[in-house]
Amino acid sequence: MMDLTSRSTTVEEWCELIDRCYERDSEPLVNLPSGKDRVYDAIFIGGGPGGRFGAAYMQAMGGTPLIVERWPFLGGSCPHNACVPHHVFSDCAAEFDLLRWLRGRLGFPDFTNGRGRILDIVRMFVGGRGMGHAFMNWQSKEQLGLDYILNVPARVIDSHTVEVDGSRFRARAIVLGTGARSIIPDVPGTKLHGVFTHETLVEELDYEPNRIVVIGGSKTAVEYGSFFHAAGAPVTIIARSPILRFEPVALDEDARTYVIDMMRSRGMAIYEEATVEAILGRERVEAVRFRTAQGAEQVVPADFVLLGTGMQPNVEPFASKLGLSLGARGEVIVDSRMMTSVPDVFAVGDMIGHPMEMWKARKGGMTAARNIMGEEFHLDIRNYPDFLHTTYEVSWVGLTEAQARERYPNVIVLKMPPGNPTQWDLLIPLADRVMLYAFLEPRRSGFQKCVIDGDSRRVLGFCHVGYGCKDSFQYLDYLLKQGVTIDDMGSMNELFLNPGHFIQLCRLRAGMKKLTDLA
Ligand code: FAD
Ligand code: KPC
Repeated sequence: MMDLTSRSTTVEEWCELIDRCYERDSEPLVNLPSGKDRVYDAIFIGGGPGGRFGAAYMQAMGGTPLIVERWPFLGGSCPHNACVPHHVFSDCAAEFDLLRWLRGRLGFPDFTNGRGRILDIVRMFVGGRGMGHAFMNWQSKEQLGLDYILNVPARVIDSHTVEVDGSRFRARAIVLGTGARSIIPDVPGTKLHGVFTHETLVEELDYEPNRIVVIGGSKTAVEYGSFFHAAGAPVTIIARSPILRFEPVALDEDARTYVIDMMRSRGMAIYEEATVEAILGRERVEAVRFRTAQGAEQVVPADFVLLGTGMQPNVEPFASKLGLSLGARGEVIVDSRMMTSVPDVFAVGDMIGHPMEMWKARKGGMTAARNIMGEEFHLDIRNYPDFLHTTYEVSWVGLTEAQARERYPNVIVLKMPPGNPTQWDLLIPLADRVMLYAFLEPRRSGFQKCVIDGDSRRVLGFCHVGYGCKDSFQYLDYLLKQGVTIDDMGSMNELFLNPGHFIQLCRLRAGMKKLTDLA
């Protein structure tokens, strides 16, 4: 093992140390400022967002956490193969898409038949991600003062004892945060060269994809499919269910229709309620055979397949060893304190199931820490703001119009553009980052909706398709939970031309005693 406890380590040194760990038989990296023989308040198994934020919170509360992580870095899958590459790809998708629609006008280059280089973009990410990994280790050691052991898996002995590289560590509690992995569907051909998941894409891609099939309708499927297509590779998405239907925080049907129409109008082929029968090829992928919702058999040529068929929690060997209760999708069952069915064992993040998002992992870790430290704290994961990327940023929070109509007799809708958003050739919404679409491709400039209970005047939900509004949904979520009204919204100060337009939309109706739609 390499003991780094007594020396400070720069980000650059961490880059080198982590690189060395990819060599065979590399040793664990140990940082134990609290001392090896103590009884920790908690051992966090997995140093992803769940484990790292849980440990940081416990440390901040005056507790003693230890993180054990099998990879040579903290931060988990986010900086390694999930959120960070996803955002790199989505940034590229938005830029390629804009260039394509500009078509050489106004002095912008003509990208009509241009190709974004997918392989180079993936390699750029892989070449740069080490700095993110190194930063996580540096911050956790030098700024947060956390105890951790990296580059070695943890083995649970019992609910208070963990074995790492032959040594035993004891704690009052164990917090499991071992994440999730891609589900490989039970379809012939998934082992062919050219079939990837989001994990293997960044590790193994060694050629430029040209004809792409995305199997599945997950966020990852839609996001990566949109990126590949914006880069100029024809993409077919084949999904078993209707895409972009989320539970329990649903995307408004108008927004969903607009997003799917926009994907199709860009040339993506999308087959919903279709069944993949086989991925075909000798050694490499050559085609995908599937059955459409109408029962017709189709074969689409492909040299690259991405599996976006969902995620499966990483629960073993811990669940069997400790006797944890599991749910129908193999997730660890926890209560609102993140306690499992076994006393003193907590579980957080993706391994407890949906929603598999950063906020839930981080806040789950914090919740476990608080409860272990003696503060009773409950985490509500039912209502949250959500988002995804196509070539757009799509954000939503609260109730959809349909959900609101089921629950309230007098629902008021404010939206832009009015009417059917896919029919308009009007430069509305007009906002930062859609100005060029608004003037040159107005139908593509986005969509936004605000749903209100006309009786109490409370806002019930927001959704937005465009750019630059996602951040505001973090605060809109808070405002909704505080019971914000159309009048409160209308009295806020907008930074005009803001991408959301929600303050301006509300202000146009705020003075009205009996509210009517602006739709
Ligand atoms: P992870 O981040 O997976 O961390 C688990 C850690 O446990 C890993 O580091 C693993 O090495 C370690 N581990 C496993 N077994 C052991 C063991 N035996 N011993 C020691 N360590 C072990 N969420 C968002 O909020 N926004 C996004 O934009 C977003 N984009 C995404 C894009 C993609 C393509 C994917 C797949 C996911 C995305 N997510 C996003 C979800 C987000 O990545 C996860 O919700 C989050 O990483 C979950 O954190 P976690 O701590 O539960 O698990
Ligand atoms: C760099 C960055 O914020 C993305 S990776 C986050 C991992 S962690 O801070 O552990 O949630």
